[in-house]
This record gives sequence, structure tokens and C-alpha cells, in this order.
Amino acid sequence: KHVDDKLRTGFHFQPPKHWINDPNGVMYYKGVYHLFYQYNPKAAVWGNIVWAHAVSTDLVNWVMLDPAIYPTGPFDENGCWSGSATVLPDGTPVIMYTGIDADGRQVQNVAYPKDLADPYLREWVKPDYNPVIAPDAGVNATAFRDPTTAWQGPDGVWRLVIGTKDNHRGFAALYRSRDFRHWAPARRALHSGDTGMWECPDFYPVASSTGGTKHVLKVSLDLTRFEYYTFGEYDHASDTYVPDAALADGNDGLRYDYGNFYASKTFLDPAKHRRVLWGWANESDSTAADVLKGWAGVQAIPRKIWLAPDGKQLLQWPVAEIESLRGNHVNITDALVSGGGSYFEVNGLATPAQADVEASFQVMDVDKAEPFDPAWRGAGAQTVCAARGADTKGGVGPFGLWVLASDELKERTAVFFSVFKRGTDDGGNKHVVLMCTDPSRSSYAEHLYKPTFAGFVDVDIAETGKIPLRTLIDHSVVESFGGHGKTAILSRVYPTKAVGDKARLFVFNNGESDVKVASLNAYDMGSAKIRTETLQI
Ligand code: DQQ
Repeated sequence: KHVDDKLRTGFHFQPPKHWINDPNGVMYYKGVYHLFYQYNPKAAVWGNIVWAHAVSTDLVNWVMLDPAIYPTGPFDENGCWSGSATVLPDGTPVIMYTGIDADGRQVQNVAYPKDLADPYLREWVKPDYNPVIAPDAGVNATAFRDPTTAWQGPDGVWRLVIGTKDNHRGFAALYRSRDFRHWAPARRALHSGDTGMWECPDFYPVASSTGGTKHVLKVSLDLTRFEYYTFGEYDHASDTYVPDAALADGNDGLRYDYGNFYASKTFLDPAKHRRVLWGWANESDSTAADVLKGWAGVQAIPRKIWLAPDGKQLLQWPVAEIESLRGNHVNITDALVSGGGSYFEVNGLATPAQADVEASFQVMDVDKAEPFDPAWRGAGAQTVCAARGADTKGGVGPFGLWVLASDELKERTAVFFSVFKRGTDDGGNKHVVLMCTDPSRSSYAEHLYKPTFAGFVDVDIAETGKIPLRTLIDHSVVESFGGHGKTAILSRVYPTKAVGDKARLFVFNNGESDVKVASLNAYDMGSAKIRTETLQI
């Protein structure tokens, strides 16, 4: 079948064709990174779900293998849904995933590698004793899925959580086992929230700069299709998790990404002593368009994730390995973009549709910032940005990048900042910095979903004067990091003219205050090497 590759990605993970969704079972084993993911082997729409499998030694270039987990028994005959890998103390990896059983119930199954000597772990064996966790009488059997990586307490007992719901309340249901085979529900859930079904929970420790350990709990909300996280204290003895008081559950919670990023999962990378986050970005075109182009869904660039030194949020940064694809380099320093609608082109890249841009913007006259309406805090960054898009004249900003811009500048995706004066003086930053991705002019094509995405960036611009931005541009992906990894926004766009070497890159300023590009480094990005290897049996 024909695959339309015009807007396929060069360095964001994609299989050669068909539908993908959640990253699953991500892990590192004997020098090899494993990425499994939800996959439809037959079409570019969701369905027939199996675990596709790819391996890499650098998280950049991939060998595509045959699906690792696919329906084989009554415990998963209607689909192999999301789950996680756990590396046992003897080094054996075990996968636990949700099977849709013969009765349509969601049950949890385990699978073990057939051959531990194969570093690619191509084949997986499911013991006959599956399922290992079935929904009890009190549990909603159609909302009981996505087991996390398990962790072992000092008492030797394994724990994991499973996403579920009871009416409108989402739960991270806790289960325990001594042998990874017999599991029993704990009396209390690890946590819950009034936010509907909790899909793809993730729970893991992070080091705090004050010496201790915090635990992060992330959940994916199927009602709104966004994720949020909290962090706080986890006590092994009582199996209780108490988020830090300043953190909100639900809509006002912190997010890994304020754009198109869902069903994410982390793993501990023992080789590089870091935690790495994978997340799925779906398409923003129509299902009919996906069928026509023959593919749907990408994985975001894997991100290193850690707790900020100030302890207020997590920080994320594309794994350093991605920089191995950087090629030809363009540098700009101290370039003024005067207020009132000026812009200039960043020339010299061969492939501005496939590039990595790092910039630092200096606000020249912060006094021009308009007051921040306190009601906007409650309304949320996205509402503010939707009302005051990239073309709205402001005091300080909007300024930033136009990426994937066409010759006549009619197609362009804006990644920008707007700065406001904060009204109150409670010791916080004097200014509110808003980061937005505005795709409203990104394409001539119709029937696209073009939401504005936005988040606040916790930078003190009175102190630093500068706002850093990194944007990874990849044909139909615009993945941006503001404030050195404080705020991330991934957006999917579908230009018709700003395609391939026709795409252009600009810096713009629609605010009143002048802005200086203190530095801008843009790199052409090479394409990831993808090799397909099919098992000969
Ligand atoms: N996708 C999987 C589910 C999960 C959802 C099915 C999240 O296991 O809850 O493909 O995107």
C-alpha cells in the first residue's frame, strides 16, 4: 500500500507505516534500549492492537523488529494493550501488559523473554497461568489497565499500580506480590482524583537537590487527553503517597507537555544514570487523511527528566544523543528585532523543515509589559494564548519563531513568548511568562485540528533578562522547550507549501518592546537510520 511520506518525520520515531500509539515496556537491557509501542499491523487507524518492537543503542537510530506481544490466548485474544517492563534483580526483564480477554475484560498478563542471550529479546513467552491480575467484583472490568513498572520495597514485596476508575473518580490501584505471579490488591489505592479514568499511570523516584527522594505520580486523562503529574512523599511501610501541598491534582496540575503528548512512560537508564521519558503524539488531521497517507502517530523525542533544583517542578531535555544528527550550523548573535511587527529570516539551513533551533531572547524594555489579569491564571495559559495569538499586538511579545513558514509567509507555525506584569507582590517573579504554539496559520489544508497550546514558564526575567527556547522541527512535528526545559509543547502541523526544502525559518516580534536575539544556533538535522529486521523462523 502507498505511504505518503511528504510530512513523515526524519528523526522522531515512526514505523514505516500504519497506526501507532502509546510507548510500552520501555527499558534498557544488556546495552540495548527497547521501545515497544501500541501498533495496528493492518491499518492507519486504531485497532488490532499488538506490541510492536524496536531496539536501539543510542535512542536515535532504530532496528524495527517483529511484534513482540500479540494475541495468543483467551487472556488477550481481543488485544494487547499498554503495560510496562520491570528488570528483576537477577537481570531478567518481565513485561506486564493489559490483555483484553475473551469476555472483553481488561486483565493483566506477564510475558518473559524466550532467550535471555538474545540482546534484542525478539521473542516473548506468556506463561499459561495468565492472567495474573483479573478485575475483582468491585472493579470496573472495562477500565482496569496499563500496569506500571513494578518496584520492590525493603520488605522484598513487589508493588505496582494499575489505572482504573469508579464513576468519575480515577484511581491508581495498588497491587502487591512476592513472586510476580500471585498479586493481591492493597486495601487502599495509591492515589485518586476526581478527573475520570486514569490511563497509563507512572510512578517513580527522583532525587531532590536537598538530598532526599521524592516520588512522581503521572496519570493520563482519557476525558481531556492530557496528562498531569504531582510529586511528594512515598512511604514504603504504609504504601502511602502524599503529594506536596503546593501541587494541584487535575486541570491545574503540572504537565510534562502542554501540547500533543499522551500515554507517556519513563524508564531508568542504568547506562547513563538518567530517567528517560517517552510520550506519544497523535495526528491532528482527520482519520480519512491518515488512511490516505497510510500512517498515523509518532513518538516524541525521548527526554531526560529530573526534579528542578528549586524543587518546584520537573525539567526535561531531549536526550543528548539526538545532537548526533546535527549537521550544518547557523549562528546569530545580538540581532535586534524591533517592536511593532518586525521579523527576519534565519538563512543558511539546507533543511529548515528538519532542524534543531536553540535561541535566547532578551527583552529590551520589560516596562512595556501589560498587566496580567489575575483571572487569566484560573482560565489557564491555553485560554489566554488562544485569545491573544501570535498576531495580537502586545506590550512585551508575542515574539519568537515562525517555523515551517512558506515563501509568502501565509503558512507558518508560531512558537512564541508573551510577558506580562504580575499585579501582586507575594514574593514570586515580577513577571508572568507565557509560552505558546499557535498553529492557526500553519496550513492551507482544511479539516485540520489546530489548537493553540500554551503553558507558563517559571523564569524570572527581571533577573535573567533572557528567555531560552529550543525547538525541534521535523516536517509535521514542532516540539519546543522553554526556559531550559521548564515548559514543553509538542504540536502537529500539516503545511502544504512549507514542505521539505521549501520550508523557511524566521524570528518575529509583534510586541511593542524591542527584543534582542542574544544568540540563535540552528542546525540542519540528519535523518535517523531505520532498519527493518524480520525474524526468520
Ligand atoms: N491506549 C491503550 C490503553 C491505554 C490507552 C490502548 C491510552 O491501554 O489506556 O491502545 O492511550
